[in-house]
Amino acid sequence: AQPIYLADYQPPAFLIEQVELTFRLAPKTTRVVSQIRFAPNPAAAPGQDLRLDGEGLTLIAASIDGAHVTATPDATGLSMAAATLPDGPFTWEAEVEIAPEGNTALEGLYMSNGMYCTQCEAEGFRKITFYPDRPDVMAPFRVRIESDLPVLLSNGNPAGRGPGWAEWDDPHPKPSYLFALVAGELTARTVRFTTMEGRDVTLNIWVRPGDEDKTAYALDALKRSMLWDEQVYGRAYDLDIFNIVAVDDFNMGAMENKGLNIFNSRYVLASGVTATDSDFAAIERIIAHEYFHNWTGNRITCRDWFQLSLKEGLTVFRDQQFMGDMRSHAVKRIEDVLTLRARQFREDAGPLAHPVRPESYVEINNFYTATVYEKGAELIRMLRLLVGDAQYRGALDLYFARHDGQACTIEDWIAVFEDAAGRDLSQFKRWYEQAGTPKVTLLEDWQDGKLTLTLRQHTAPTPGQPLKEPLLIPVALGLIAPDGTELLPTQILELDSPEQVFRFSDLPTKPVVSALRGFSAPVQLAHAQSSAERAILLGHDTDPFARFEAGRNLARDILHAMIRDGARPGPEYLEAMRLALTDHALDPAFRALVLRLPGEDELAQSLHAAGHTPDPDAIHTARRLALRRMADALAPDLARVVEDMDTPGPFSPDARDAGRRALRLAAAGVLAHADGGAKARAIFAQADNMTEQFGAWSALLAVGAGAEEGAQFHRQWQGDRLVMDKWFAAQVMHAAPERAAKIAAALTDHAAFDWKNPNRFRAVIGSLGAHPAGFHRKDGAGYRLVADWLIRLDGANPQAAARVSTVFETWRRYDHERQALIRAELTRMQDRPECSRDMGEMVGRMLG
Ligand code: HT7
Ligand code: ZN
Repeated sequence: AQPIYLADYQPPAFLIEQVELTFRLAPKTTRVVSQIRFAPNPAAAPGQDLRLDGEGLTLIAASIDGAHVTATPDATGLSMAAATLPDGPFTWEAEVEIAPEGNTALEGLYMSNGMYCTQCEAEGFRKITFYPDRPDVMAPFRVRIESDLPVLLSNGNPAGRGPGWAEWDDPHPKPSYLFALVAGELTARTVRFTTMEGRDVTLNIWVRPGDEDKTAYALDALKRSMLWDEQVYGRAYDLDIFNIVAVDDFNMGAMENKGLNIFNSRYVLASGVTATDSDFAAIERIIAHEYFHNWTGNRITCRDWFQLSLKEGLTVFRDQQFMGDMRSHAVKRIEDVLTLRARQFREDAGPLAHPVRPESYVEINNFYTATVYEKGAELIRMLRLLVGDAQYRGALDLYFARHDGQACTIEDWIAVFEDAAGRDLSQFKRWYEQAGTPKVTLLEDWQDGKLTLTLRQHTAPTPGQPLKEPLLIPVALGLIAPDGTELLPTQILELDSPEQVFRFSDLPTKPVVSALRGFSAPVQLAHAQSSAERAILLGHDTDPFARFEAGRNLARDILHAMIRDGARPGPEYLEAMRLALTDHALDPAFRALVLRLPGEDELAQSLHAAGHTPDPDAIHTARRLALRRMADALAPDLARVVEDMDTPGPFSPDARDAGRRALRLAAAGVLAHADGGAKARAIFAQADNMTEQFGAWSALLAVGAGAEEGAQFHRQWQGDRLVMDKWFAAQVMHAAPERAAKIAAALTDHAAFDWKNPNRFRAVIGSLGAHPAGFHRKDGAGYRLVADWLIRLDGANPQAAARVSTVFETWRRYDHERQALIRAELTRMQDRPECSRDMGEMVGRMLG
């Protein structure tokens, strides 16, 4: 397959004034009739052919302005020669046939548990009808659905309904990727919301009958999102109805189709007994994210898919702000940075590294990545830091005023910041163009009451980008006295050269430098500090992220020493942990995060960055040993925390109770390494909510116990698909390394292992890939099992298979033997004639 290049962008030859679609639904023979009013694009070269995308469509008939035409589709669509087209606007009409029942790729129109649903982003609409399936062609849609099913939904406002049919009218011009249709036996929970403009909006969450009692939290999160977008960004909703539908078979988390969001049911359905606190938080975030797309994505969309971060980076940033406002900014920031490092830094350090705005792709579905999403959000966070909060809001107001109804580029985005802040941001724009995580080195020199800081930046080569230019990096920095007093509040140092010196004088004492406060830039900071300095920051820094980071650095250094030289965690570390654990002034959620040791993949990543070849077994052993030491040294404190962090009374998913449960389970999890899981077992036995039931069982599994609890969990939850995903995942994720592949293989034989369901596939195969010591077993059993299943899934759902294939992206970190084993599996996956374009691109890039 040929790559598509950003540099080759051409405006569309034709624009669309109106789209009318009629669907006659049938599982094997759905008919789609399209009437599309085209007009030549004045901004494009005149006299071009009409090219319509179309895949897997059986063309029944076509006409132009009512006159029958003969069109011969090829594998990717059809063309009508310019000479056969009328001079001005014309109406194209086509009838096609498709078979939603056999659509296992979950793209286009497909069926899930008897329900019809669609997924059109990025290029799924071409599997529904012939169309210029590109985001810069925006049009109003009118849709008629004919089916005996009771609920028939599409985008926009309802425009009529009768027995066996319904019509929908979406007045807002939209690209085809935002089209949606749902038909099924569904039931809704409904509330009303009045916008700040006085519009009375019906909000519905549609689910399968029986699931209604699990929709209250999502619906409340939706209302809060709508209010928040009005209050913080001045953006109101613009239709009379907002529908959300929960679907079991779904490739990603959710989809922001105009007025008809479609969600993976795991990000809608929740009750205290079936969903964990993390599930509730994910639901809140994703409901908000998809809603926020209404302005950042739908009203203003992307000119082409290279600009994907324009909507995704911005919408992630907005959902992060929202979650901070709803819960705790400090905790949210720490969690976001942990996710960024675990997913995006990992991606940036390997063969799949690419810029936030890529320059080419073979399959765009492969670029819905942590770089486009999470790093994209970091760039917006930096922009806000550089221009200030008020100018940020001014830039956003200008963006909405200037570009509403348009399909835009990163250039348009940067321009509103330049205009609002009166500042040249051309160097900042490199962040969108240059892949890789910059390394910032901070050197300190203290003499005669003067502190001199030298900052250096360097970005290592990434695939296709051997040379890197210096970036504009905002480094938030403060100074702390050894007794914890703040000597210098946060300053933003703008690092824009390979090396810069910053001087601070009149300091009463040698300060402790608190650098990269709030994680002000997505960089790797190399800053040599003593354990004593880190302990001061952990205990006293005024910036909560910097406090967390100091503890994390302490833990990482100790674990590195344990892995490399067999050292043991010293008393200073254990004392620092004890102080954090028992500090009642600190938010329990924060204490839970501090208590958590860096994960095995994070350690492999940091060891590799430090020039070592990570040994997954040694990492696993050292981490367990560190947990054992912590458990032994802190046992009474941990036990007290388990008792103190009880949450009596009815379950509430709010941040306060969730934080207490997080700390309780973190403490019980560490303690299990000394008490054999006694406390965890007690929590499991008394649990009246999924967070504690599942958290306690996981803690038991992690110390090799929990068989009885697992059986009980299965008996209780075998009828609940989403809870069963947890049952599958936990057994793999917490398995002893030598057993993980075996357990995963056994689970694939389980009657409930429905491998075509992406959630279930990820629960087993994805979890094995996320278990470093289990996946990287020296005999290659983990690699073989994952590759076998990826090959199988690739035949049914290439998009989902290609995403899971990223479990191999770190392969070059490891020793030669492991590399040889992985290379053989990647080659086996690639060398099949039937290898999909999605998988072919991913494996090709990984092999390099
Ligand atoms: N904009 C959506 C991204 C997406 C997607 C969602 C579900 C299934 C397939 C998909 N392909 C791309 C989701 C979002 O970022 O909001
Ligand atoms: Zn999104």
